[in-house]
Order: sequence, then C-alpha cells, then structure tokens
Amino acid sequence: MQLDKINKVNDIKKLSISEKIELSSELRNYILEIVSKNGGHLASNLGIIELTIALESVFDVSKDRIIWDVGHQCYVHKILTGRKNDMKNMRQFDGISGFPKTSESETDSFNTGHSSTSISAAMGIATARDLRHKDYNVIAVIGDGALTGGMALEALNHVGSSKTKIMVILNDNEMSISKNIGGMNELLTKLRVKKNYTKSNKYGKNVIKKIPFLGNKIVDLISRLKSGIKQIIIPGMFFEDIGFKYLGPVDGHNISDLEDLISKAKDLEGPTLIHVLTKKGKGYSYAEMTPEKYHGISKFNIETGEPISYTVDYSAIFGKKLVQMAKKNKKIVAVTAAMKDGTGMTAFSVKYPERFFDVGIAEQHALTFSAGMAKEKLIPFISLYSSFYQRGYDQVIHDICLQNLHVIMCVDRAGVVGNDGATHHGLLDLSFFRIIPNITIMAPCNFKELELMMDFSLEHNGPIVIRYPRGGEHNILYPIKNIRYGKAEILAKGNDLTIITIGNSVYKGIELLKKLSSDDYSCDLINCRFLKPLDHKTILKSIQKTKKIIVIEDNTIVGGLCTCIKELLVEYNVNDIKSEFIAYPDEIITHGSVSDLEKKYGQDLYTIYKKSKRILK
Ligand SMILES: Cc1ncc(C[n+]2csc(CCOP(=O)(O)OP(=O)(O)O)c2C)c(N)n1
Repeated sequence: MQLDKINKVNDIKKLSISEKIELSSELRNYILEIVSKNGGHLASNLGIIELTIALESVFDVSKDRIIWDVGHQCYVHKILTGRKNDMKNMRQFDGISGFPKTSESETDSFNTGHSSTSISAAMGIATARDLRHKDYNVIAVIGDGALTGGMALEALNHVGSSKTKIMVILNDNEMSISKNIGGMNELLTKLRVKKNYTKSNKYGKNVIKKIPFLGNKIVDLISRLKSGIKQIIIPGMFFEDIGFKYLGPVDGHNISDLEDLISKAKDLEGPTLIHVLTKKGKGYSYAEMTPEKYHGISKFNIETGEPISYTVDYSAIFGKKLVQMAKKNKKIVAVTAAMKDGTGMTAFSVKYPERFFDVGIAEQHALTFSAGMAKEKLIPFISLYSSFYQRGYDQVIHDICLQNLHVIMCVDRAGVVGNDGATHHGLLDLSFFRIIPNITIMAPCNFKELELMMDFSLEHNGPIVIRYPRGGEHNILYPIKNIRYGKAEILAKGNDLTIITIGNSVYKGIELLKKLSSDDYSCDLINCRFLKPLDHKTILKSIQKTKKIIVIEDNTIVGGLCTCIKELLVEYNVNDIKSEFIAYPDEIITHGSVSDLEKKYGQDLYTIYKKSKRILK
C-alpha cells in the first residue's frame, strides 16, 4: 500500500509518479470510507486528489503557504500532512476539523469555511512575506464556484494589478454545489475548450504566432522567459487582461502534467493563474452522476449511495410552502446564493424558473438584488444559511432595512449546525439582526409555525427575518395558533417559574415543563415567536407573578433573547428575581454532533433541568 508510506509532511515527495497514481486510488477508497461513516464533503475531495498530490509534491508545505478556498476540499491535504489516522475522527467531537485549522497543523496556512476568501488571504500573506523579506511561495486554491463570489473578484483585481508573486490554482469542475452559473462560468467555458496543456504541447506558441503584427514579438518575449514555460502561456483573455499569467487548461487528474506545469509556473514572477480541469466526485460513480447530492453528505451506504437516515427538515417544509404561496401570489420571487438544494428551493426552481434566481456564491448581491425587486413591488423570499448572512450584513442594513423594504429573509441553519463546526454555526444572527431598525424577527418552533410565519410575512410590509434550524428533529406536535404581530404565545400556565424561549429551543422548554410538572411545580411557558418586537407585556406579567425565570435560546448569550430579557428587567425596574440564562457562551463553538455540543456548552436538558431546580429551591 502506498498509503502506508504517507505518515508525515513531505512523505509524498518520495513517491514516483506511478506510485502516486496508485496512491490516488487508495486515497479515493480511504476518503469514501471515512465520509460514509462520518459524513462530510465527498465529491469535492474525490475530485481534487491528483491536484493535491501534485501541489504537495512540487511545493514544500512545511514552509510554503497553500490556502484552500472554502476548505471543504482539504481532506487529501490533511492526509498528506500527517493526519491520516486522525481522519477517522474527523468532524467528530474532539476529533480533527473538516476544514483547515491553523491550530491543528502548521501546514494549514489559513482558516477557511466561507467561500471566496483565499485570494485575499494569499495576497495578505504574500505582502507580509515581501515586506518582511521572507522567502516562501503562496498559493490560493479556489474552485470555479468560489470564483463567483465578490471577494474573489475584488482580490483578483488587487492581485492582478500588483507585481506580487502569487499562484492561483483554479480548480474548475464546472460545479458549485449545483451546476455553476453566471458570466464567469461562461468565460471559463470558453477557456475550457482550449486544447489542454500537456508536457509536449507546442500549441500555445503556435496560437500566439498567428496574432497579426504582435504574434512573433510575443513569442520572442516569451522565449526570453525561463526555458520550458514558453509554450504554455496562451492568452487567457480576462485573466491576462487583469494582470495574471494564465496557464492551462490542464487535466487535473494527470499528476505528471500537473507537476510539470506547476513546477514551471513556480519560477515565474508576479501573479499566475493555473486553470485545472477536474471532475467532481471522480471515481465514485454515484458522486460523478449527481455531484450536488454528494457535495456535503451525512452517513451513507457506499454500495447503494443512499443516506443511512433521513429526516424531513425545515428547508424542505419552507420549499414546499413557498411553491404553494407562489401559485397564488405572482409577485413572489425566490433568491438563493448557490444553495438551491440546501435551502429547499429546487422544486420552486423547476416550477417557476422565471421567478427563481440563483446568483452564485454572492450573498451581498443576492440581498441588494432582492432589495431592488422589493422596491418595485415584487416580494422576494431570500434564503441563506445563518452564517452566510454575515457576508451580507451591510446589505441587510443599508439596502433593505434603511429603505424599509419588504424582503423576507429566511435564515436557514440557525443555531448549532454540528459537525461543520465554528465557521458554519448560526449562533450570531439573533444578535446581529436585532439591532437593525425596521426589522421584524421571528423564529418558528415547529413546521406548522414556519408555515404560519411565512403566511404572516407576506402580509407584513417591511423587512422580516424568519430563522430556523438545520434538520427537523424537534418538530414538536403542538397546536399552534395564528400569528399576531409582536405577540408571544403562552403554551402553559403556572405559578412557580416562567420559562421563556423561542424557535428551536421551545421543545426544550416543553421537556423542562414536563420534568418540573412531575416534581409538582407549575410553570408559565412562553414561546416568544417574535424576538423583535418582543412581547414585553406578556413576559413582564408572568415574571411579576412567578419572580423566577429561565430563558432558553440557541444563540450566543451576547445580544439575543437572554440579553433582551435582561434589558427588559432593567428597563422596567424589575428586582428580586431569580434567573437562569441558557445560551451558547461567548466563545468559538467547536464541531461535533449537536448533542455532544449541547452537553459541552451546558445546553442539554439535564443541565437546564438542574439549573431550573437551583432557582426553584
Ligand atoms: C460565503 C459562502 N456561501 C456559501 C457557501 C456554501 N458552499 C460551500 S462549497 C460551495 C460550492 C463551492 O464550489 P467550488 O468553489 O467550485 O468548489 P467545489 O466544491 O466544486 O470543488 C458552496 C456554495 C460557503 N461555504 N460560503
């Protein structure tokens, strides 16, 4: 087994090309086995095996800096840099992360998780290198999907105009999570059909010679460049125009060609871009056929390709309801930023293609684009994951809320998301949305309430947030009443304790209520429904009665529901209250299963029960 020879950084350099080819197929099996057990990002990693091998053969990762954009494709890199055995616990609580982490290995040059940051980070690292007179290579590996993100384009603009020595590796598999879209993709399509680079390729030179007047001069110029590189530089249009030397396209599954091209490009000065063509899901037929299904996947059966378990989730309920609403109301439009499947919008895209917009990984644009449509009386439902709203925060404030526009912002994957970890948890949104003027914030406690909130949001003329979690495990069966603006719902009445909660934490309130009832306590249980405006009247009335409160939310302790209640107590001068506040601490929350994380951070039912008993004593 070649994999046995890979134990530490740079071991890959000791293998011959034929051994590396053998290693590629062993890596495919190994990654398949691990992801089928732990879940994770399969298709992207299967597609980038040869490219990673080539990169880490040419560069010295103990000193050169490779930045993996998004970072979901870093599994091969982890295996090649001494973490082969740790992969078995990847994404598990106390195991290694599924994304690059500088704290995990020095060969992880920069933390990633959100898309399109690699070229900016590379430019920063290379600038520091030059100002500090150091000597190492800086490489950004970015997918064609991530290249649609505004930040990547901003960075290309900066890097291209600089003389900074940076290598951008464009891993082009024609896919974002779904099929890649947009003008940048059209540009890449033109470049893809150029003759592939091969070691013996004289194609470039011949093409250049044919350019009237200048052709021979360019060839002369190129000939003065280092020997061996001259035949591989061909005009790459856009990239050349903005200041990069464009090389490729090269077959991303041919290790020998890749190594040859990368090592030649390594000697070039200034910014270079190597266009690498890969196949997402390579080597696992199910993933090759439907790469979007195997982009990020939970545990699955390798033989059948089918997931081990499946739960109906909030995203699916959202998507289904949106289709029903759009049938009745022609003003409804749907917007996603490259997350059609994840946000449950696939059915809408099929049924109403003219009213559906996938704008690519472009959250900022997606939000202001929605604002524009709302300004002219369409009703946009935009769905982004909670942590990706962070990208579009100014657009929410400046373009949507300041103009008080009727944009319905659906916040998927709110709360802890589990194994993807710190970069993907949606623990900040209640806090950062709450401080924006004009905004209304709601969170449903079950599927039915989500549907009612969507109906409500259609009638409410202003910016509105509906926040819901990943999955749907806690879809409590509770008779839910219609929504009234700013009104909480009292789910149970009692005298000993006020339980205040919202959204996906309501089920914890219900479980707590049951436990305390069997201890002979009676409680008020308040489902806030609205974080903003908060139903002060209902909450205060209850607190004044019981004098004891426990607040439960799945957000950071800073700035969300807990903070709202603390502010309320101060504002209304409520004293002599016993209280417990259950929320995630003001820390970076790690990865692991949701239940492991709940235990670690004191969000599990047992801890909540113990804390409530403390104030009831
Ligand atoms: C800001 C942001 N938006 C959305 C995502 C979700 N996301 C993760 S990977 C991905 C597609 C990336 O496509 P590409 O860069 O081509 O890489 P590939 O997986 O195809 O190799 C998306 C949309 C993200 N990580 N960050």
